[in-house]
Amino acid sequence: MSSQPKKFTVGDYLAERLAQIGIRHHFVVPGDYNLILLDKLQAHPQLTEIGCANELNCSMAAEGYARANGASVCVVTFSVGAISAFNGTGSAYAENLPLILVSGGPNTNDASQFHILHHTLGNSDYTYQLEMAKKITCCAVAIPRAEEAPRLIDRAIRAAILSRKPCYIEIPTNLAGATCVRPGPISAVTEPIASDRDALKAACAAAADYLDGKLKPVILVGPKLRRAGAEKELLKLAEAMGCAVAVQPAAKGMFPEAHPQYVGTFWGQVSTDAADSIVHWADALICVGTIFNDYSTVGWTAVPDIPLMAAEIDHVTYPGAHFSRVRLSEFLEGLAADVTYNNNTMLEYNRLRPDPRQVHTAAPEDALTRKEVTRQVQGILTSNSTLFVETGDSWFNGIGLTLPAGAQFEIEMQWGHIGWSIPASFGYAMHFPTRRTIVMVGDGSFQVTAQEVSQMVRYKVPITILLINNRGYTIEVEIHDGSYNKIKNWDYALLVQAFNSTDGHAKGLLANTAGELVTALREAEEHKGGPTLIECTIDQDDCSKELITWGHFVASANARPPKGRHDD
Ligand code: DPX
Ligand code: MG
Repeated sequence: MSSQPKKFTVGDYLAERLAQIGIRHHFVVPGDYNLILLDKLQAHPQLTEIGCANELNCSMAAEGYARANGASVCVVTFSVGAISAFNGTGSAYAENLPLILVSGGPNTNDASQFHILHHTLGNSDYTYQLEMAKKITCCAVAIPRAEEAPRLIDRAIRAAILSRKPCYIEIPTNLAGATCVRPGPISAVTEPIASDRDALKAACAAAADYLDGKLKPVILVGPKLRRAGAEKELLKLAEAMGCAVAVQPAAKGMFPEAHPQYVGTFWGQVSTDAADSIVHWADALICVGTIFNDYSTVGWTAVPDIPLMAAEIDHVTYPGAHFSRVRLSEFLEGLAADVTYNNNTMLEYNRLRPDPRQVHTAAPEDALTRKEVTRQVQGILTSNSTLFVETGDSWFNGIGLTLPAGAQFEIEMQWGHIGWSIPASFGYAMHFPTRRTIVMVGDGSFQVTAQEVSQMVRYKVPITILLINNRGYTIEVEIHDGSYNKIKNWDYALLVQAFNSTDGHAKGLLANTAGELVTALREAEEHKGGPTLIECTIDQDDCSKELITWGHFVASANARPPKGRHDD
C-alpha cells in the first residue's frame, strides 16, 4: 500500500491490528508518554482519532463504542491518564466488553538507571500500573523490547476478543517508533475457540432431556447474551420451545419486545408486565447469560427458588451436570433442534397478561412530571432509536418503556457509574452516526462527565439528552437519605451553549411544562448539527414507585448486620 510508512514500527503494528479487528475510531487523551504512538495511530488510513476531555470520559466513550462496534480502544498517558481510565476499564470488565486500554510508559532505560520520572509515584519502580491493570483486565502486558511487541499485542487483543473483557497494553515512549515486523494473518488473533463437539452434543441432549421432565419452562435472558453474539440463536430456541421469555433489566431489548412470547422484565417486585408471576410459576428456568446481583435480585428478594439451568458465554451448568467449552450460540442452536415444544407457560401468561397501561396525557400548561417525560420519550422512540438510561431513576423510567422493533437499549447496571451515559452515548454514536441516540440522565450524573458534551459539539453528533433535574441524588435518598444527597443546581441549558464557543451548534433548552417539552423534543429532532440538551425540571419528590420499592429492599440488604462466629 503506497500510504504505508517505509519503516514499520511498534505503533504501526498496533494500528494495523486495531484496524484488522474492525476498529475505526480510537479515543485518546495525549500526554508525553504516548505522543509518538498517537502519531502512528493517526497515520493509519483506517483509524480516526477522537479526542476526549479527560481519561475517565475517554474510557467511558470507548466503553460505549465497544457496545456498538464489538471492540474499542482507549489510548492514554502513564499513570495520571491510565489510572483515571481504569474506571471505564472496570466498567468494560463488569459489562463484558472488549475494550483495549493502551497506555504510554516510561523510556525503557529509566527503571534500570533508578531515574525518578514525572507523572509517577516518585520512586523508580514503574511496574505498579501493569500490576494494577492485571486486576481489571483479562490480560495485561507491558512491551519490554520491540521484538516482543507482536507476540504481546496479539496475545492481549486475542484474550480480549475471546473473553469479551478488556485488556491492557503498555508501550514505552521510546518503543512506539521502534522498528517492528509486520503483522501475520489476523485470523491468529480473531479465530474463535469452537465448542468441544462432544461436550456440545452432550450438553444439548442432556438439556433437552432435563426439559422433557418439566411442565412449565421459562427462559430468562441476561445481559451476557448480546456479549456472546447469540441473540438470533436465542430467538430460535424460544420459538422451538414456545415458552414464555422474560428479560433481566440489564438485558432489556435483547429479546424483541413485540414478540408474542415476550413477558416483560423480571426483577422481583419491580418487574414489568407481570413477568414475576410467570417466572415464579415456572418449574424450570433456562437462564441465558444472566447476572444475579443485589440490584437485579432487588436486594436478594427475587432470587428464583427453583434449580437454575445456566447457559453462559462458554459453558452450561444445571442440576446434576456441567459442560465446559460449549459456546452459547452453538448451545442455543443445538438445543433448539433437540427440544420438545411446550407452550404451557405462554398459555398461562396470556391469562395473566396485564391490560395495556392507560397513560394520562398532561395538558400543555401542566408542570412537567416524571411520568409525562417518560410518556413523551415513548412517543419519540422508533426502530432507529437507541436509548441510553443512566444510573438513577432514569433506569426505572427507561425500563418501563416499550421498545419498538429495532430500537436499542443501553444500560450499565453491573458497574453503575453515574455519568457513564454522556461519554458512552458519544462513543456509541461515533460508530452509529445515523441512529438517533437519546439519553435519559439525572442532574447528579450529568455533573460527573458534563465536559464530554463538548466533544458531541466538536464532532457535530446530534444526540438528544433529556436531563431530568430533580435537584439531587434521588435514588440515594430512597436508599439512605442525608444532606449529602443535595447538589448545587446548574443552569444546564446555558452550560451546553457555553461549549459552543464561536463555532459549535449545541442547543440547550428548558422544559418546565408538558407543552415546553413537546416543543423542545420537536426542535431536538430537527437539529442535526450538534447535541440538544433539554433540561426537564420535575419536583424533588417526583420519582417512580419502582425506585422506592427497590430502594427499600436494597437498603435492607446493605444494612444486614455482620455475621460473626458468635452469631452462627
Ligand atoms: C449516586 C446516584 O441526579 O439521578 O434519579 O436523582 O437519582 P436520580 P441523579 O443522576 O443522581 C444519581 C445518584 C450518587 N450513586 O442518585 S445513583 C453513587 C455513585 C455512583 N457512581 C459514582 N459515584 C457514586 N453510582 C461514580
Ligand atoms: Mg437527580
